[in-house]
Amino acid sequence: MVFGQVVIGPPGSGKTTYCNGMSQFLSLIGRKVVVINLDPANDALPYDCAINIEDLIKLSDVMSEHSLGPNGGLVYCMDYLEKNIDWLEDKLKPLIDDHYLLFDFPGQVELFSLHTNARNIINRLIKKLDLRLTAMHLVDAHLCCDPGKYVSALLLSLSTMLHLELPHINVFSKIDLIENYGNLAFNLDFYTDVQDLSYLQYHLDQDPRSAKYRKLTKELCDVIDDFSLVNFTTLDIQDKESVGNLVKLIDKSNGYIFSSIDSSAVEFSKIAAAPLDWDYYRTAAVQEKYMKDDEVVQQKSRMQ
Ligand SMILES: Nc1nc2c(ncn2[C@@H]2O[C@H](COP(=O)(O)OP(=O)(O)OP(=O)(O)O)[C@@H](O)[C@H]2O)c(=O)[nH]1
Ligand SMILES: [Mg+2]
Repeated sequence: MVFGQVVIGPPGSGKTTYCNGMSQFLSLIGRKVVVINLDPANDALPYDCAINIEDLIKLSDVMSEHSLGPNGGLVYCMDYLEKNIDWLEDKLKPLIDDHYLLFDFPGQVELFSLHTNARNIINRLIKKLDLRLTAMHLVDAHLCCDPGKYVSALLLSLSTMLHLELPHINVFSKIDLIENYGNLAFNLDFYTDVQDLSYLQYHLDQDPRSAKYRKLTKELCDVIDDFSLVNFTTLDIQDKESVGNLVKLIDKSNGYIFSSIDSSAVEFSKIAAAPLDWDYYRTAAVQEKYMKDDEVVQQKSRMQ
């Protein structure tokens, strides 16, 4: 079986940096890793990629030949890749025997929430090459600092999860920078665990622009609550502890932790039922590390 990650998220959320850091971490712990760059807009790659979409199609050529802007150009490139999926399969075949795969995808969110080309590419690879992939959805942590942006991040995460139908992990990336964007209204676990969203209403009402959409926002929050699917973990890609905790979660989601054990139901259930031992690290320790105490205003308790 072949394991790997599909790295997605809005532009600038840290996907390429993640692929670089994650490949270094996994190599250090003894896995053979390859990074596959499927983002034709990635200029300077920090990692050595085993496969590069640039060898198939160039964004600049597409833009000039078809008079498209960068967004339309990227959708075209993904369509082109879908039609030439054999090219990617042929390049992957010699690697899949003993490598862990990291796919660096473009940041256009519509590719993962509206269009079907990226989903078709992923599904075709999964079926043809028998891959076990987790979707790593990176969202910049600074979106927590504005309630409206936070609701948008939740909606985007939910629609991406429903669209891709893969094992899925949402990550607040760049958590080390969270202090730079002002105070959080609640403790970090409010944002990571997507706790009662009705508490956000008070903060949304503080901004006249979002107060105008009060009813709409409430309905959207109800949709997110009803699905009960979205939660987040946090990541500072430069911190090996943070990356290590994430790797444990990914290995559980795509089944990597089961790959070396006998196919006995008892052994499987022992691992599957084991508690995650890093709940504390997911929120409280991260908050302690990256945010000063007085930065978190406990509005929740004040409002009760
Ligand atoms: N401090 C900090 N900076 C980060 C982290 N991850 C990424 N960055 C920075 O965020 C910026 C954008 O990172 P990229 O990896 O290029 O993001 P991307 O999602 O690949 O961007 P596009 O390919 O344009 O969609 C770069 O300047 C990175 O150095 C992180 O965990 N911490
Ligand atoms: Mg990138």
